[in-house]
Amino acid sequence: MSAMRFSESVTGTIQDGVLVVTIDNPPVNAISAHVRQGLVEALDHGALLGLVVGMVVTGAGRTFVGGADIKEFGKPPVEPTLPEVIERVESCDKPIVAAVNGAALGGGCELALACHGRIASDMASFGMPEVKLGIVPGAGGTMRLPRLIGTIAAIDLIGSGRMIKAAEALSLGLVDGVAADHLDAALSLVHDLAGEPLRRTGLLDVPATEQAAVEAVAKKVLSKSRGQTAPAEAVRLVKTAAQVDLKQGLADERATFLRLRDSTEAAALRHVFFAERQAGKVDKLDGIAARKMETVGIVGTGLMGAGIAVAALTVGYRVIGVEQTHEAADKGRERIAGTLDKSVQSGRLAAAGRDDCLARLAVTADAGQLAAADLVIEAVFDDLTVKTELFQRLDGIVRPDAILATNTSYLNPDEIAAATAHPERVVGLHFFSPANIMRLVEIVDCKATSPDVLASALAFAKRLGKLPIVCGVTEGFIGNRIFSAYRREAEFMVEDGAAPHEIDAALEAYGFPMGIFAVYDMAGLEIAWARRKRQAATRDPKARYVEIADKLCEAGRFGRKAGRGWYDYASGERMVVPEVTALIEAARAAKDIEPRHFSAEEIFTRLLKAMSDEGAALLSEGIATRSSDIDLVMINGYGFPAHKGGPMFAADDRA
Ligand code: 3H9
Repeated sequence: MSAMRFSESVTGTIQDGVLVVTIDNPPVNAISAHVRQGLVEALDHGALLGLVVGMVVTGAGRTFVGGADIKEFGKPPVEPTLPEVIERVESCDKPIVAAVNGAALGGGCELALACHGRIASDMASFGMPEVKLGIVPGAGGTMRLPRLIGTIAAIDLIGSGRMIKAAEALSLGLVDGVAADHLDAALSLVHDLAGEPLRRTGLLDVPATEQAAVEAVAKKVLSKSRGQTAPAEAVRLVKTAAQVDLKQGLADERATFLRLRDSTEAAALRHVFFAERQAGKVDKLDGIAARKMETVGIVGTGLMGAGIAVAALTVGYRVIGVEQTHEAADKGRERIAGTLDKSVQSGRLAAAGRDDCLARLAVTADAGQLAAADLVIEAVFDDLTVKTELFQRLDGIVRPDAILATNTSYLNPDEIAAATAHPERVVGLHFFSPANIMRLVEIVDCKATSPDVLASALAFAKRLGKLPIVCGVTEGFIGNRIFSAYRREAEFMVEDGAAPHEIDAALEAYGFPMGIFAVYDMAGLEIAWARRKRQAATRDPKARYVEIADKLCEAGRFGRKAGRGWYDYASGERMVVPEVTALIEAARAAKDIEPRHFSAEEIFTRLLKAMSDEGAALLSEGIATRSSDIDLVMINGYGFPAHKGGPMFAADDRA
């Protein structure tokens, strides 16, 4: 029988007496209005057709259904709503089976839950990522999932928003089977179910569970969602599924969903979602192909170099690490192997993957081996002479088509590039430490970088699974430049009367995992001190300069590693100590500053303004392409809470 069209994105065919309904709404089969309308048409059609014994719902392409259409949020609602469609599916007299071909997320998972059976392909995955968008499931997920897989597993999945693969879905009872030939398996399940009483998920009893175990999983899930509303609401709803009837539970869920959907938290997280998809898109690179790269050279196998090596090995690159001596090379190899071990322990890497990674690794004192590399990244001491000399040496070693990348944090990569014979092949790849874990990479488009080198650097970062943000050359690039402005403002406030712990408390109350002075202590104060000393001669003598951090360093208070910095750490906890308070008071007295009180609101408002003003300057100078890129840098590199959307979004929101 020829294909039937139920709407612009829902079609049907009859196979083996079953109406196979396919959702085809690229790129991710989101349940937009025309998908919902098409599904209702299909349901009407299937119910009417006497020869049809039941239905299969599946998705075209790689995805089953990527969820509700996020682009519709904030727009006037269009009938039918997803809960209405799902209610129609569940109450249908004929069996409906979901043939889950790919990701079934959010509303897609809810659609599958309402079907009378679920068959997953090997490629299928499931998840309720709504909390990551600041909302709760809004089409029955919090009520149906616990009925199917129990309260504990449902709290874990809905509260965390994590995705699971088909095998885990099977073991949880979320699907009835996993089959390479999922469509055939779904068709035969429809025939098995035909004429039998249908198992309607919403009508099942929630399996009894011990309260203590429920509370334990809830606590674990919520410990990771500091300051956010949606996870707590999601957990609350899942818990009530066992206590109230379906209708009441669904009404509570829907009301909560609608309330959260219109919240600032949800708007911020949607902003982050779309910002991530925009990041790394560079207009001038349209049509420019990335070079093929398989072998990565890394000069310097300290903490940063080893982290980059692990990130590259894990995704299949061959890595050549280079050190100055055999001894250092042996240590570098050990460091990389140790980092791989930690990846195995934490579950980021399968045990078998470790040996495979090591088989693709060479660490040597012979820089000549870099002749085999497609890309060489330097991760040596952040000193201009060291880096320019290295790049000049590399000029004579690497192939003419090899790319040279500098991982400098503060130096000018244009100056490093200018020292080479081919500045067009130099690019900045600013990783954040630990580089195997942190997602953010600033890709620095230098004055002479050729477009295909930039495209290749982007492709490399994406293959590593990183979040690449392209920026121009400026001291500290996007992140460290904003961080400097924000630290400067924090130090001004300390000099004017705020205590470091008050500033940290204001930041932590806002959602930062750690305040700026605690971060400063964690990173160590000596590198920034050395930089300030280098810059002393060129500093504008009229510009305000706060000496407190210098005084801390002079007193040997280099931060956490030294056991003391802005705080003391003798007990393991950070502690405010009189020595630092006295040092701050002396600095104020030296400038005749009468200290005044700062409220938490004033502290945060000033810090946010410092960040967003610097961000605006970066945009006007053309260093950053879009303000959402700045938000992503601050969220992924500096602890700005994602649910506040980043400094540019938050400043706009407050304006
Ligand atoms: C929900 O379901 C609420 C319900 O409980 C209740 C409702 C009543 N909508 O990520 P990609 C776009 S909330 C609209 O690069 P991948 C995306 O912007 C939803 N657009 O692909 C991008 O566009 P562009 C719960 C969407 O293959 C393009 O698709 N669901 C949506 O790497 C490709 O995206 C989620 O939270 C959407 N739902 O990954 C799932 N999803 O090309 C969110 C994507 O213009 N989505 N787009 O830049 C994902 O996690 C990933 O996109 C997915 C594919 C894993 C599906």
